[in-house]
Amino acid sequence: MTYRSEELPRVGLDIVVLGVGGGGSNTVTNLYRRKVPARLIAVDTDVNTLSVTKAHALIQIGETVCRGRGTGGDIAKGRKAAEEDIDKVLEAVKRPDLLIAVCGLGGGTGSGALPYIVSELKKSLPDLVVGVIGDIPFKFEGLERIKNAQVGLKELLPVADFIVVNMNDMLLDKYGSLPVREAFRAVDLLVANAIESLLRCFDPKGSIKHVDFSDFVSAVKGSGLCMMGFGRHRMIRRALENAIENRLLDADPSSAKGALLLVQAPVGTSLKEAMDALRALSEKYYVERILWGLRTDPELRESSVLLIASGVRSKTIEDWIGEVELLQR
Ligand SMILES: Nc1nc2c(ncn2[C@@H]2O[C@H](COP(=O)(O)OP(=O)(O)OP(=O)(O)O)[C@@H](O)[C@H]2O)c(=O)[nH]1
Ligand SMILES: [Mg+2]
Repeated sequence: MTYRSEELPRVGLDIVVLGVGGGGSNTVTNLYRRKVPARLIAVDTDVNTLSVTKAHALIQIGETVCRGRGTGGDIAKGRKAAEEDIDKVLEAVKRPDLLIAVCGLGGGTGSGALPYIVSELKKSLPDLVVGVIGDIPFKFEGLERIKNAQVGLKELLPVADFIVVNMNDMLLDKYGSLPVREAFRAVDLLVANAIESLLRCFDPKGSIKHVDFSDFVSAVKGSGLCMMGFGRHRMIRRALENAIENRLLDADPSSAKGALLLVQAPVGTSLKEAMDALRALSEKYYVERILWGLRTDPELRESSVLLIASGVRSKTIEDWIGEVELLQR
């Protein structure tokens, strides 16, 4: 079939961001306010949290086990809650092309319910690409939350296609003694910025080089542990350095098997400048397989770079759960 360009049908992408538990629902609210182009769904045992969450769908799980409250950090309860209402979740998710699940891994709802939800989704939709963005709790939150995160991660790695881990403590190392609310807000901002750039770079509109969804799928599928950084600067190369500096995982970018580099820049940015960042990534950090996108926006005053480096090694995570590759499918 031959079309004139204005007649060419656009293949839209159906992307779902699923926030699970208090932390996940909070991210979803941020994304809702920023009008990101995705279906936003929040799932929680806690109706008080859900009542202040903004999303396209709000799903309460586990009324029988939790009676509308949180699990109080109990992973087993979180899982039971998800088992009780898995049909509601599957029905709301439908059949998207990509699902990004977000949660704070220290809680009972996030760490207990999410691995079960992801494995059920994969059973009914084997082609669905599922990425998880999970926060490791601050040390000051106590050992129980850290243990929950260990269990959650161990269960998520075999079922998710990729998992981005942010260690909240690294935020404190970098920015000193932030008050708790500010610290959470900084992690929330990183996650919201990352998801927003990712979704915008799939859109050919305004893109000088958009990220083809199929290339994205081959880049991330089965890529295991990922680190993520988001940085801004007038110069793209410096924005990349800032993104690397802002990562919240103790992983060396040189350990990455591949990388996704998404640049958003003011109109008029040259392709050469964007290529400099790409070159820096391959020459300085020896990343061989890089998928990149460049988008310009008349409203931007400076450039931003999102870097997701996949298949990285992190000492903390390996000390906690052993060799990551052994846990992958
Ligand atoms: N970034 C961010 N992290 C949060 C926020 N709230 C909680 N967290 C983190 O997420 C972890 C889990 O907390 P919640 O999301 O409240 O827990 P939950 O999944 O709702 O589980 P329960 O309440 O125990 O049933 C915490 O240990 C924190 O590290 C938030 O608003 N922003
Ligand atoms: Mg909760």
